[in-house]
Amino acid sequence: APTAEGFAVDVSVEQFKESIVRNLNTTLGTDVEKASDKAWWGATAAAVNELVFSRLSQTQKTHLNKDTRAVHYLSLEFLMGRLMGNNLQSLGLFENAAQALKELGHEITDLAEEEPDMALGNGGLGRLAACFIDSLASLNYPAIGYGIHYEHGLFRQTIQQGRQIERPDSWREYGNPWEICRPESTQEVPLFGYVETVFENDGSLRKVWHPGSVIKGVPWDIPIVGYKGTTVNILRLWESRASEFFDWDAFNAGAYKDAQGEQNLAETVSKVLYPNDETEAGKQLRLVQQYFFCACSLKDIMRRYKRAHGNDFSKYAEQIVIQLNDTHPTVAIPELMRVFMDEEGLNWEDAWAICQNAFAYTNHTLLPEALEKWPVYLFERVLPRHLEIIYEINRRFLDEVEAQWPGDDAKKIKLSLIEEGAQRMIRMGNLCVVGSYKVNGVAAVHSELVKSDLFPEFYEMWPEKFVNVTNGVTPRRWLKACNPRLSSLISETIGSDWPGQLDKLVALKPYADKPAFQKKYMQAKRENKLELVNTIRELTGVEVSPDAIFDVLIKRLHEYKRQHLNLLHILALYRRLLENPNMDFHPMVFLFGAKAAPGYKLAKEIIYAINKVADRINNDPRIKDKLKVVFLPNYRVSLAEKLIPAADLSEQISTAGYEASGTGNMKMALNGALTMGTMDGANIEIAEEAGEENMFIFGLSVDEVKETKAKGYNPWDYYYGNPEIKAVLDWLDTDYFTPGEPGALSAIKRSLLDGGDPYLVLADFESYSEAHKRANEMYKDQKAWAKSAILNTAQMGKFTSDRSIEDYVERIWSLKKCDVK
Ligand code: 26M
Repeated sequence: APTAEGFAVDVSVEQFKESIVRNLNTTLGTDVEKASDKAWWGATAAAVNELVFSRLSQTQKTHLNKDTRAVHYLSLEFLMGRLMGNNLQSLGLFENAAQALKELGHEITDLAEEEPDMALGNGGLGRLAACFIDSLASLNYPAIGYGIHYEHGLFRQTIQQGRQIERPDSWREYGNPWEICRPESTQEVPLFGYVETVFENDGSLRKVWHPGSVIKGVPWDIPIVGYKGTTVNILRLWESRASEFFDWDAFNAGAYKDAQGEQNLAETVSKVLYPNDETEAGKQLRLVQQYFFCACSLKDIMRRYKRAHGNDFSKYAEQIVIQLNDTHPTVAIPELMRVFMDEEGLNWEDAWAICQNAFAYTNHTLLPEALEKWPVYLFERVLPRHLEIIYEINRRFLDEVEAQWPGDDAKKIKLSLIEEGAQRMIRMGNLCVVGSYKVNGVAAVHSELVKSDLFPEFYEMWPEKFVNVTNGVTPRRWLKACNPRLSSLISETIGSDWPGQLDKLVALKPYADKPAFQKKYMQAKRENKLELVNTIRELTGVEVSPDAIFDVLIKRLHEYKRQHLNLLHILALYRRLLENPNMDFHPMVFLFGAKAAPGYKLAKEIIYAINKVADRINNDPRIKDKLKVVFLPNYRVSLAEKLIPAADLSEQISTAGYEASGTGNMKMALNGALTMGTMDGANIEIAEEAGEENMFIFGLSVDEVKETKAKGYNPWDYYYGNPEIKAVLDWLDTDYFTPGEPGALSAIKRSLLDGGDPYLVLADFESYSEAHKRANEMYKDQKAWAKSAILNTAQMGKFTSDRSIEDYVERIWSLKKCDVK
């Protein structure tokens, strides 16, 4: 029976208590007297699963019977975070569960802290995949996420003497209650070896791949519970194992050690998530990871397809759409060609027609160092048959290029799937564009740049292939669950259906001017800040005041994201305060959270500099606590959930043209932080919705960045032209922040001056500083600030991932909703 709030599930507090205690006994093997917090958490998860699993099988049954078209979201990353709060929220059982636990002597918020984050992703791209599968289930679309069951997710970051240290993440060391192993759906994946050409009696050629190795893929399913819904989709993650069919000869010959070595290799494949974000390293194991999960997923898709359609592949592209989350799963394209031709006996034309109508590709970045290229020799070694297929795709594609631009060899060199040179490379982006029926960017400006700057010739050939789908975030996790104070206030004010229909938040607009509402809104923010004050103390020992402006910069550490612009500005503020302690200035707390790729030297130096500057400033009595700087270690989803509700200012300060979209920008604006940002990525669309007057926009635009670079940008002009810039940069060469070690922070200065300042930090410095002055001034008028904050929340409806998914459905996927009883 539907509950009052329209949820499908109704479990009373009493029933929930019974279930938790029973699971404590029967699932966890302990009892109420001696159970640890971890056991209580596990029992609560088991109680939730009792409700989830029946809905899971009901959904699977319905999808099978109705044989509906489904989207298959292929991603090397799913940054899920914790699942307890989300699952309870989706079932509408959070309050009852909290009450049940309370009556059993426990706080649900404390127990929730026992859950390790599922950190199977690096950052934006992985978290987007997690928001998307939440929305797909919530909107009742048939969908399945495919990825890798990494034993170790993104490294845990600790800070020692100011420097980042990486430690392994072991999210499932003691088991994970949310996943179900499905050994019956295990797949075999061939690797290495050689290709034999067989001449058939009828004169035709057949290719036979004799793999040198075979590994097993074992699927683990994570149920994805739709909001209020009856749909429970799955995220299927593949774990690699040694195949028992392989190398028994060596084993029998007594080469037990060799067989062990084979096992180690096989189990290495899903061992660890590569911690790079936006840089391509070209390692063989990474290629094997990509192929491993694509091959397993395509076999899984094929098994399900054949159950309904047998060997008639004419309906394949009607039933199946495969979304490629960036180029990382591109090898799925030649793999599907191989399966159709070598295993199912289709000819090239038929196989290619199906492939080209089944794949769609999302681009997440324009950075040249992030565009995936694989050395031809690696493909030759690992996937010899796929290399042949890629060559044939290329041969036929270049014929098309010749037809469009006869005799234009320069075009062919640019568009070829193969980059010629000392080391021949396969261009995965080009392969994706050629093999997909749609290509999308992730924010309006980014999608324009994909057409004009990244793939202009492809756009000329196939203009209708290119579309935009602006990113979004799930309001269930990023407002309802993480910010209960604001959520309750919103629901009291405008009703409680906004988490499923986020544009309803506009009903808050008339309240932006009302002093009574402003007071309650700012009170919620203040209580969130007070909670964060405690967290900051526990994690870093730094004491901060909730009266200060909380300025938050949380994202992966990268030069283009310009954490060092923020740092230089902090140094400028510090200088001004030292020169003029009575300066008109509302106190500020600058909060940073960021992981650096372990091999990214300058990124690590920036983390070090932030920590050293923080030490000096936080302990300088002369500035009387007007400035605090905090670097929070081990930034991750669960920490974001504490920072975002407490943010006053949201730093989104990338060089215009470099941040494809950003999604943290949406989360913070939704939670009432005002954006300090450049006109880049989704910031532009946030400004359209929230109004520029409710943000602090600064810096060069995309066109101005291009002009500045074209004219020949010289950072020294800004160094000599602005005494404050010179002073703060020179400060980094002294031992002021690193006593006894002058020059310990000089790497940043050198990259900006000798390194040419590729991301125009110095060019935007002054404008950034002016924007901060406006923000500081405005904060003193609490009413004006409250009004702008409320208008941000009220006007973020566009940025729900539900809207993104509806855009994908309309522009790319053509799915139909499938109601589950
Ligand atoms: C590459 C090679 C080897 C290992 C890992 C990688 C790799 C991993 C992640 C490369 C890029 C990765 O992610 C890029 C990313 O997160 N891009 C972000 O995507 C978000 C969602 O669309 C956008 O909001 C961000 O602007 C964009 O930077």
